[in-house]
Amino acid sequence: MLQITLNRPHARNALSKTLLSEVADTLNIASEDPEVRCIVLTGDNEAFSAGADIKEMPEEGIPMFADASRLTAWKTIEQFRKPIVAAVNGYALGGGCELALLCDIVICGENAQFGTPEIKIAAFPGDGGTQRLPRLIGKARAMYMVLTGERINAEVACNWGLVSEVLPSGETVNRALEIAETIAEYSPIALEMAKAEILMSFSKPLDESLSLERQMLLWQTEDHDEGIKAFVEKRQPRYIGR
Ligand code: CO8
Repeated sequence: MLQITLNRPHARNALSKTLLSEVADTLNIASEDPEVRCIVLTGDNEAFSAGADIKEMPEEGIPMFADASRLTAWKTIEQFRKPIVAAVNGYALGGGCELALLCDIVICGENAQFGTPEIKIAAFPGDGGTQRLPRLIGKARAMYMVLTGERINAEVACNWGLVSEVLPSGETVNRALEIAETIAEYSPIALEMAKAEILMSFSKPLDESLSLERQMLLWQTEDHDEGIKAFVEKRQPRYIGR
């Protein structure tokens, strides 16, 4: 398991190009490391992340958003195959909210605030937010967030399904680590397939994703054999990720 902590507190963990690339580089290394079975991603108590670094915008303008390294970094996060658990405290705004949406399990502190305030700078959540938000919380709520730029608090975020648990903010990282430890016990290949299948439900028509789910189910893995054997023999399984 690996914990990634966004650490630009002076800028509310705004995702500068450098910070975004560092997250992506760390995930690239983690994806090759068999010891890393699950990631915990967090910020600090004030902010998970306040979004794209607005102060980089005047210098670089709109071309910044098409910058290849920026787009590659987002793709890396989006396509990361191992589970990511986010512990969100404080602000998760704009790109910071989009980053949280890319995590597989999101828990948050009572002080968390989610929002897509881009409209206030004449923009919109263009790193996946306009597409993922309605799929996650429905059209009316997504429209409310994106068109008003108003923030929602932890309780509302939980009621709307953006997060699965709300805790006192001092407890979120430990809880995320606990969840990650549970996940890390399981077969890496089974986790990868389960994650891919759930994400398919957001991107493919139902008949296609059901047929792909069936194909993946029939993919016999050594870990699956081991899981069954261990159950029958009443012992802990020893998974190898194949
Ligand atoms: N980028 C850069 N710096 C930031 C950001 C940010 N997103 N957010 C906060 N900071 C900086 C502040 O400028 C301030 O710096 P300084 O001390 O040098 O003045 C420091 O962090 C602390 O901020 P505040 O004093 O404002 O702290 P508060 O606790 O009072 O408020 C907030 C925190 C609510 C997070 C507030 O700072 C804020 O509203 N920030 C902006 C949030 C935002 O708008 N995020 C969306 C950014 S845009 C985006 O993510 C995607 C853009 C998509 C496409 C655009 C195409 C044109």
